Amino acid sequence: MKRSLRHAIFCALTGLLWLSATACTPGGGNNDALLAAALPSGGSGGQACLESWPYSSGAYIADSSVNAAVDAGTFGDPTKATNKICGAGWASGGTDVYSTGSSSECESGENCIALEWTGKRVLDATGVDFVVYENPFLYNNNASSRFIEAVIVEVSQDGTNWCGWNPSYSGTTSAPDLRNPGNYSDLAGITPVLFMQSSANSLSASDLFTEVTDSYGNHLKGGGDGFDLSAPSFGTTGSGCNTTLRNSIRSSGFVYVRLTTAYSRNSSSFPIVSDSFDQKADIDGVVARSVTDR
Ligand SMILES: [Ca+2]
Ligand SMILES: [Ca+2]
Ligand SMILES: [Ca+2]
Repeated sequence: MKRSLRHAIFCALTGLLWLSATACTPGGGNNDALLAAALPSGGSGGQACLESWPYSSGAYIADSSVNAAVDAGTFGDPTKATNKICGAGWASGGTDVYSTGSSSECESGENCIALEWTGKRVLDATGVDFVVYENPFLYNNNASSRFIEAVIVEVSQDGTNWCGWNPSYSGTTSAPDLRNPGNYSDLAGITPVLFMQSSANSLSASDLFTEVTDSYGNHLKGGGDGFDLSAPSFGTTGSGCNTTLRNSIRSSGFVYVRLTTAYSRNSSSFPIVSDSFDQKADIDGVVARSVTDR
């Protein structure tokens, strides 16, 4: 969670005037966008984020968390990671998010949340199999400079043994490097969330898993970060992962996805920007392409 975003939300929720109240004088940088994100009607075009899931097939939201930590404050509610996707576009971080906590499902000392699709398994489909929506955003509308809190993504059939991809950060601890999305691979929390469940949503279910190239670069049409069980790097990391389990997940699917703030796993391999308020990534939700009954 970004420090000034917390401040913006505090100001919005307490009804203080952002620009005139001394207590809510912004700390600098990008605050108009942050304020827009913090307001209840924030997001693309001022549309409200709707509760109802917009797709009857082809896109399935993870609808339950597993032993998630319930923490204090607006961002301590784990239902925010399973309720709906409320992206705020390229320039703003969404606020319908859960700030990862210290759950029994995490590795020791880490901050995470584990999610599932009630009664379902997620299958390996063609291309991207699921998309993780966190809340990164661009600095000054520059696609190559973003506020990023990276997330390690792992999947499991039993909630005990986990297989991941090959998450890596290749930059230094300088702010420009930490803001450069090109330095991150096999991590979530990198691409802003364009998908919002509003009356103005024009994305089809398959659009969420389809890439497009535009002035922002190559990205999924709904933003977020996609993961593919068929990727060569899948199964190269994880706790209790081996070739047998990797192949089983590819052939019969997974039940749980675990999202861990990368910094909490290894602060030297995955440094985090200094304006991160609490060094915790924030989860809006996860959407899968193909599921089957367990
Ligand atoms: Ca796939
Ligand atoms: Ca975040
Ligand atoms: Ca959400």
